[in-house]
Amino acid sequence: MSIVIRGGTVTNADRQFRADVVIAGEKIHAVAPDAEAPAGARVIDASGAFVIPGGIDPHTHMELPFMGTVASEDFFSGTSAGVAGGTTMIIDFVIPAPQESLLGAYKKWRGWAEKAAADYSFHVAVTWWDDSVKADMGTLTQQHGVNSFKHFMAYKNAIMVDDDVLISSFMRARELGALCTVHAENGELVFRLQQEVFNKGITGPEGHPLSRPPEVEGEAANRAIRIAEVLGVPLYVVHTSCIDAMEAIARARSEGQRVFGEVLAQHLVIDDSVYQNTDWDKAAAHVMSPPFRSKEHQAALWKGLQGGVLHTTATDHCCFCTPQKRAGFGDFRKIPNGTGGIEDRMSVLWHHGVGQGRLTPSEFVAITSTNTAKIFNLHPRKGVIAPGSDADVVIWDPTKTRTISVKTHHQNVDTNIYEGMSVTGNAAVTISRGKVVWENNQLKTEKGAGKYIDRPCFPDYWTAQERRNAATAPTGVKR
Ligand code: URQ
Ligand code: ZN
Ligand code: ZN
Repeated sequence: MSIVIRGGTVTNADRQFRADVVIAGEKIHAVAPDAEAPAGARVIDASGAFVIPGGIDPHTHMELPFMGTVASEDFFSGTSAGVAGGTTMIIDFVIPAPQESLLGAYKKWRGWAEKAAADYSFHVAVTWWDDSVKADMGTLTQQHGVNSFKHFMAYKNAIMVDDDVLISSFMRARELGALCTVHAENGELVFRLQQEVFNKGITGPEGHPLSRPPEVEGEAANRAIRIAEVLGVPLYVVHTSCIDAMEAIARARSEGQRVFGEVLAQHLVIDDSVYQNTDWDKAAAHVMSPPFRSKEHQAALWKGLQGGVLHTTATDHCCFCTPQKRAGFGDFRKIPNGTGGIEDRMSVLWHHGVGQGRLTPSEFVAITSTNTAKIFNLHPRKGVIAPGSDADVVIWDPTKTRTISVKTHHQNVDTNIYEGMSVTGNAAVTISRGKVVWENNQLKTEKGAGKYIDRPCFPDYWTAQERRNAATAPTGVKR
């Protein structure tokens, strides 16, 4: 199957230019003005639109077993909703239970993901430690294309790890040339503050943000960054939600430490007033961690994104329907943490980013696709419109407007955190692996069409990092 996209403005992270895009099979074949169309090719007119690399969401949790239930979005419905919004690849998470084999958990998640409609890859969480975990990390990097390991510093008595495990895992990642990522909240503080808030008689969703103030995130972000600095490993901080955490990243980067920051689209546009909603279900629908913050944090996060302190955008798509959230009725500590958003991430970022003059179209491409591809070693296979790259292509209509609503979204969840938000800038056509999967507001996805994408490690890159650290301080601690 061949497709020729004519008349559009190709928009990569580095530049925009007028060119046709020729797709042959699953790859981009040519990007050139007046390109010759292969015989029988379908021609798609992209006049007035941008032709952008498919979005990559580096943080999703499809059908995650969590807090006594299972996320309502599965790999087929979630990746389908993604392509409706212009996202053609996800990096999801394998999250072993403590004492569960990492390799065994990985194989389980691979089975669940076979139904995916678009491409996917996995970070693997290190939720406990012994020699078998160390060995499995090696097997996963060397035989299964995993190059990133996640560490939850929150969720005490569940998947939280302490500094001892962080250090063991970071050291192992350094040997392997794998990237460490963290959910940075001080889980011990959260646990005690939850008890304190609950014992004061605050049992509703309004108690959730009170037990996880920005300082709790800032402390953990700084601690993980300092541990990474001493050990000489790069670090990726997921869902950075507040000034406190962003300042820790900015300080480290200003001293040349390789730290990357991720921000969720929802943390950029929704504030903590949602927890004051007197409708319990509406407030509980917004219970996620880190929680939504006061308005001053949104402004700072946008500046972080514009100024290069934050590099990628994600959704942390982890859906729980209202009956599931009600498990926490009377005790906010039991409300399953998570919100959706994979379908709306790119439109929300275009409308509030490019539409408000905060981002150029190329910067939009960088933060929704290219930076993630580069950080997680997917580039140039993903994240760029170029000959030889995968044919994950979106015809982005900057004039197309829609109102976000649970009534019309394709996500398998009965609420939408952006309910009622009008967004201008939407995917008109989404092409995944060379096939049109979204056009005329219709999904054309197939179960199993998505493929697992290997992500090789970066040994050379880490060696350079270690050499640099060793050169600056005999003790290995950079000064
Ligand atoms: O913490 C996460 O990233 C997972 C468990 C999703 N839930 C959430 O509240 N962010
Ligand atoms: Zn998290
Ligand atoms: Zn998450």
